[in-house]
Amino acid sequence: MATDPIPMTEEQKFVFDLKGFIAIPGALTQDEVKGVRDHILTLRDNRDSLDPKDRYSLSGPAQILLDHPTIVGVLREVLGGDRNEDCYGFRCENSFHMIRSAGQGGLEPHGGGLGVGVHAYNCKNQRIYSGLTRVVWELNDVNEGDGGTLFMPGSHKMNFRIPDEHNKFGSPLYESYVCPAGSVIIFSESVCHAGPVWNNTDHPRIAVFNCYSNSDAQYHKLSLPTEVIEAMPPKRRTLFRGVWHHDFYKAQPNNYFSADNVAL
Ligand SMILES: O=C(O)CCC(=O)C(=O)O
Repeated sequence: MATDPIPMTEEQKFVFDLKGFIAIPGALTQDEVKGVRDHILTLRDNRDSLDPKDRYSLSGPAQILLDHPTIVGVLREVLGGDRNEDCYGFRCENSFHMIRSAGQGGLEPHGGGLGVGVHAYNCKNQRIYSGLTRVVWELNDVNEGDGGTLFMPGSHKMNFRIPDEHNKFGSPLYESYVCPAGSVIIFSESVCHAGPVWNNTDHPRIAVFNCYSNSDAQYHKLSLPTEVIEAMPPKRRTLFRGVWHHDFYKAQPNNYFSADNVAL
């Protein structure tokens, strides 16, 4: 469902700055959820049946997640406004998917504080900068106790090392969320977070994790075939352009994607 990007609300800014994450329920239609979920299951079960350019969690039906109207307003606010009407001011630099059955867990608590260098979180004069921002699309319901991603609210701007008793599962300082399929969680990679064991025996956790930075900075190496990007609409392609701001010799701002201007 194509609509105009939804600006980040004052309430979302407050919560994102306070906790390091926000949850936005029901961002996708049922058809969109089904299309992306089926794609993720095909990636696991029958990857070779897909066109090579569709064998990614950011391509095929899942490419609509990259600049979905629900997240564009937030990413503009926490990473950077568009360079012009045809070019985003943020970049997508990493994507992975997860299918987690009951009993399976993810990463131990990690992150917190200033651990991501120039990508670290800060907020000055009521302007958020979340230099590395992760967007999680939940494609199945996440109920109370199921085991969505855990966050330690506030740890994106902590000033002390996390004490050992809190740097592990079971600490009461962690918080999670419940949401219907098609919801999106947006968090600063600076917030301490973890992947707990999934507990729901009725359905697995199926999620896509996309990571964004400001267009002038790069954390993850991309290594994405150009054909994958070229299968996207023009403005979406600019999420994958090279990482530089301006070519003074050619008087050329970096506001375009081309085969010669791809992030490495
Ligand atoms: O498995 C999860 O829910 C969290 C994923 C994670 O830890 C990460 O994206 O760094």
